[in-house]
Amino acid sequence: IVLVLGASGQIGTELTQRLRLLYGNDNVIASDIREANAEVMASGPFEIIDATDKETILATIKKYNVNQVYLLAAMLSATAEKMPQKAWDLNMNSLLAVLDLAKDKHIEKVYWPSSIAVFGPTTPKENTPQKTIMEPSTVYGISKVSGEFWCNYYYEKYGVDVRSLRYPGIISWKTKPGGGTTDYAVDIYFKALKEEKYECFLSENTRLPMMYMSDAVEATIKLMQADSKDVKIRNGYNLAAIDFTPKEIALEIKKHIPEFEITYKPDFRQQIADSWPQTIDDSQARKDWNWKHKFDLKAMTEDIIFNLQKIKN
Ligand code: VAH
Repeated sequence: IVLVLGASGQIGTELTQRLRLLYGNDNVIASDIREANAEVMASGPFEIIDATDKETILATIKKYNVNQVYLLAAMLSATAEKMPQKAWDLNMNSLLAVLDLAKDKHIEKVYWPSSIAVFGPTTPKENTPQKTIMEPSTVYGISKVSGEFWCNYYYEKYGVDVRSLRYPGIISWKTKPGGGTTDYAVDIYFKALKEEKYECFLSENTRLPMMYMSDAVEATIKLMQADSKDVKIRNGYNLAAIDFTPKEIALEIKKHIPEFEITYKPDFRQQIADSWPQTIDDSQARKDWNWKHKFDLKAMTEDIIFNLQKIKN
């Protein structure tokens, strides 16, 4: 039985639906501090849970006989810069609560997402290696790099089977952007269809590592289903698919919406984006558990525009 903490968020929403397809609706308990979208609320059990509240998580584990927890609750990079202490408390106390429950044998397997945000301005920006300098300059990145070391510590010291992926920017169309710096690439599709224009908060040549949601969900499940002995990295696996700039994604959208116009008005998020790598080397994940991505920018854009147009009509 799986418990998803943060099931109302961008990744949690789609991961919950994919897990319910895999394990059966009633075997995946969705939870968050606020209700999820209609699809998640209608397709299986839902509990209101604050992911930092260890007692409530334990009570839910016992109520449903949960043995795996996916912890997707977090405050993302841009929002975290506005409320550093709250971001640290949420991102760290939720992880430590779940790791402690796993240490006390209440949970058999834990998934916790890391991020390319663990890398900072001193990290090599091209083909960033699995093991390299990690001096994050954002609150979100500080919480993710700390979380990675905690995951590795609980694995080494207590044998907790916790697994983690350093997600790049994740692009999806089912939920609205949630305070991430890479979320310009989510918002741009909604705005292109609604207004045929988009004012981008990053400059036109800002290259960032990105991935379509369905690739990110598949990678997560593939890692969690891998044999424990094949999971050689216990802080966080580099994970990569595509990379693009606002200019490149705008050109791809124009192939479908020729009148689409993009303008640029960089704000505080430009500094966050400039501290991150441009491309990631994820050869270790491809070697250890046979990861490979499916969607390139062209295929992702086709899929998103097709689905958003379907909803609109
Ligand atoms: C953010 N989408 O923008 C997240 C992600 C790499 C970026 O961690 O904060």
